[in-house]
Amino acid sequence: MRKFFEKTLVLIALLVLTSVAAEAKTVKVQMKNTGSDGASQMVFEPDFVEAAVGDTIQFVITDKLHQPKSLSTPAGQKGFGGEVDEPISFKVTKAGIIPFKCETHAILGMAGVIQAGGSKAGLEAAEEAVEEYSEALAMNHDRIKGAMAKIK
Ligand SMILES: [Cu+2]
Repeated sequence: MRKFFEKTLVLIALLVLTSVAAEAKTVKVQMKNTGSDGASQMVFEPDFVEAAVGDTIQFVITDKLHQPKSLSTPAGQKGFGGEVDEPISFKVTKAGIIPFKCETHAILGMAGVIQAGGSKAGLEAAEEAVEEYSEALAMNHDRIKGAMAKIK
């Protein structure tokens, strides 16, 4: 009987561990030349990305010539960035705000914001980075500000 309980406990522990591991998900962000609305050009979809700590954010090369790069991160969170068309996947290790841009289309307002764990950690740094980024914009000034406005 004791052995049965031990086995049951091990099984329950395994099930709990498995469900915790299954919760960490991959959140996909598409990089597109034309948005789903058929009108907007050079967009991240979604441009406001909600994730949990432990999730992986994957930038999907839906169209070519994009180059995602973080503008700021909460303390302790590694930023991301690479070459044009380099596949970017990064793990969210800290809750908070990560604004990002496409290096290639920065001036066109191709940008977005990640909010991890429903936290506002790093918001001040994010607002400063977004302000600086916005000064160089030639168009679509409202995009990244619209994404920032979705922070909860
Ligand atoms: Cu781009």
